[in-house]
Amino acid sequence: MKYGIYYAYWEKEWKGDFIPYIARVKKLGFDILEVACGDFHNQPDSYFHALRNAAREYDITLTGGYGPRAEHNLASPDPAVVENALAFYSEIFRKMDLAGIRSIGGALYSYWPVDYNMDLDKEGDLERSIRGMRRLADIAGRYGITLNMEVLNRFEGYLVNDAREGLAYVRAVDKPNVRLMLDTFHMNIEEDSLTEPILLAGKDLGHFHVGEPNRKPPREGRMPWNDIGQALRQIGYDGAVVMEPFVTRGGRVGKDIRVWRDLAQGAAESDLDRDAAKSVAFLRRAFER
Ligand SMILES: [Mn+2]
Repeated sequence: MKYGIYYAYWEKEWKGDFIPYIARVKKLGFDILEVACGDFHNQPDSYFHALRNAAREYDITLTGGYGPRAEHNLASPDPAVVENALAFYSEIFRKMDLAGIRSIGGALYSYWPVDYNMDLDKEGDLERSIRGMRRLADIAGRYGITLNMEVLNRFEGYLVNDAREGLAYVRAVDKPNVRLMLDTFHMNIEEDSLTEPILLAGKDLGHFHVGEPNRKPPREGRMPWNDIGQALRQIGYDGAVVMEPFVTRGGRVGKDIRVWRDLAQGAAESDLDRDAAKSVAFLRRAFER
């Protein structure tokens, strides 16, 4: 397994310059930096060449994440929205390829965060989403990119809320580069067990997010990390384990994640770094035993 962290731990917006984080996460003990892909279309090609070179220099693998905006909703009943989404993702994939990023995860099958004031047509949306995802998978496949379908809790999504629904979706799409993505934060809300969904996913598990129930870095909360590690070893998981801590208020990130209090208790940047380093060292011990 390789261990990573999402850049947004340190940032308040879903965009920014990821390059300085490459040396930083390497120093803290990570193998992977996960970046947000939603603003890639606004960056020139040269940026992605530089990103790739920096990642190579420090031997850091880059992975991508995206919480799709409503205008990129593959499940939309409006065909123009679906075409817009496919065009948007095509440009993202091209830039991911320039940066050497081979996987993107999130609620790519829908949009995020969901506006529950709107009427929901779960069955119809699922059908449209699966159809759109097959097309998206073929586009991603041209670049050797894998699409990881993240299972989200009920407050953030409605199409895929547990591993069973996620697996049914992935199997309905039936493309080798469309895989399941689990996140312990969402699992904690929706699943009966924190290990069974991993065993159920087996070889279909493509990406794994980790965090405590309050989205602090793994270590001091109440997640059964040893058991989770054991389940991952049992299925022979050799993919990415990416922590996605959100502990500070502010910006679009704080709002979208609903961080209304300072979980870091006034921590300085250096404290955040120290906590991340301790967390990844802890995870390696718990998962590689
Ligand atoms: Mn996640």
